[in-house]
Order: sequence, then C-alpha cells, then structure tokens
Amino acid sequence: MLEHLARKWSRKEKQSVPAELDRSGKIPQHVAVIMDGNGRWANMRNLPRVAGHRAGMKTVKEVVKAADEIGVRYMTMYAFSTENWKRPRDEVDFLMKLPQEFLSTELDELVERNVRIRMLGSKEKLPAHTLKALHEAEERTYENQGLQLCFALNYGGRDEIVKAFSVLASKVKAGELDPEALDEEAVSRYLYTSDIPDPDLLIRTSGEIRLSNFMLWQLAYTELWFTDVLWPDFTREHFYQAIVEYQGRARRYGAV
Ligand code: V07
Repeated sequence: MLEHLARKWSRKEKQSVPAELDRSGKIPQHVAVIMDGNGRWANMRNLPRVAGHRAGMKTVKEVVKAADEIGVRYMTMYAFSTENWKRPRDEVDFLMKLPQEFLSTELDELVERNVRIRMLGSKEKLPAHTLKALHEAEERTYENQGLQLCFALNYGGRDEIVKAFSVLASKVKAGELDPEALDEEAVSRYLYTSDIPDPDLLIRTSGEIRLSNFMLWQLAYTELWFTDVLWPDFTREHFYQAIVEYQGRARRYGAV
C-alpha cells in the first residue's frame, strides 16, 4: 500500500504531496491525532521511554508541516492525558519539559507559517514552567490566521464534559439558565473546543483501536483511521495516506 503510494509520488510536486491526494477535493478541516507507541518504539531499541517521547516530538513537527501544506485548518494533538499523571515521576517531569523544548526550536517557524497555537485541557496541576511556555506561545500566535495547532494537555474527554456540566448546573442554580433550554449547543459552548469545529478525521497510531477518553463529545461523527505504525515512525507519507483514505470515504458517501 505504501510502496504503491510512494511510486505514485508526483515528482513535480515540490512539497511531496502524493498524486492521489485530491487537492481540489475534500481536505479535512480538522484532524485529531492520538500519538501512541512512543514507549514501545523506545523499548524495541533498548532505549529509555523518554527517548521515544523525544522522537515522537520530531514526528509532531513533520506532521504539522505536512498538514499545513495541504491546507488543514485545525490539528489537535493528544500530548498528555489526565491519566498520564500516574506514570513514573521522572517520565512526567520529562514530558512537562517537552512543550518548552518544542517551542524553543519551532515557534519562530510556526509564527512564519501563521500558525496559531492553542491548549485544550485543564491548567490545574501543570508546572509553572510549562504553563509559562504555553501562555507565551498562545499569546504570541493569538492573532495568526493560519493552521490552528491545538495541544491536548492534561486533557480527558469525560473530565471535559463534567466540567461543562458543572458550569451549566451553576447557571441553572443561579437562575441564569432554564433547564429546558439545555441542548447540544449549550453543552458544546462549555467544552475546551467551544470555537473549534469537530474533527473530520481521527488518526491513532500503534495498533490500538480505541478512543482512550479523547474528545468523546467531538468525535461523534468523525472518520476514524488506525495504523500499526508507531508514532515516532509515522511520516508525512503515512499522514497523506490517511487523508487519501478519508477522501475515498467522503467520495463514497457523497455519491449516495
Ligand atoms: C509531547 C511528543 C509527542 C508524542 C506524544 C507524547 C510526548 C509536543 C508537545 C507540545 C505541547 C505543547 C506545545 C508545544 C509542543 C508535547 C507533551 C508531550 C506533554 F505548545 N510533543 N509533546 N507535549 N510528546
């Protein structure tokens, strides 16, 4: 399948976009990604888990550029879940430094690309140094009109819905909201993604076929795409393969 894609690679295309990718066709507006398999990638090489996380960060850089080049409008990357706090202390400490590390080398280029960086998730429990780097990036890119690059950090799908309900319940209690007026739009308004469209495509790497508490509300109608490839081995070519398959599905249900 991939060899086939590689052969069809258009030589004229400077940006190395495969010929099958229909650039006038349906490009998903929002792609969400569960970046799984970093620890396994490291284990297979007898490297510490953190080496897998660092390799995974390199993949983020590549995939974001690939998405930007075909006109994807929103990318949401699942970087740290509410469950990830249970990992060994050293690993958590390492992970909490990755946003700074990523931004120190990438922020200038992302600004040049007109990318807006955003955070989805709870700010509770995040170390001050991590929050500082995130806030700086959010502020510096706030007005950018290009790709919106969202990092789900200290994010849990159920936690997000519970937090929305909590706000809604307070409003009802304060007499500011009629329970009869509660509808899907009212719930959506209090999610982290209140001003972000639902993902059109979800990519999950590393062979697990589940959602693992990621964007439970938002993924209701999303096309799901899974691959056995581990996140550090995931390339621009794999990303475009997912888009090509997404376009195939969109064509099929568009035809009926
Ligand atoms: C993290 C690398 C990718 C694989 C999955 C887990 C490890 C990029 C970021 C990041 C976050 C915010 C930001 C800029 C970059 C990141 C964490 C983990 C916690 F503004 N990769 N990456 N954050 N991994």
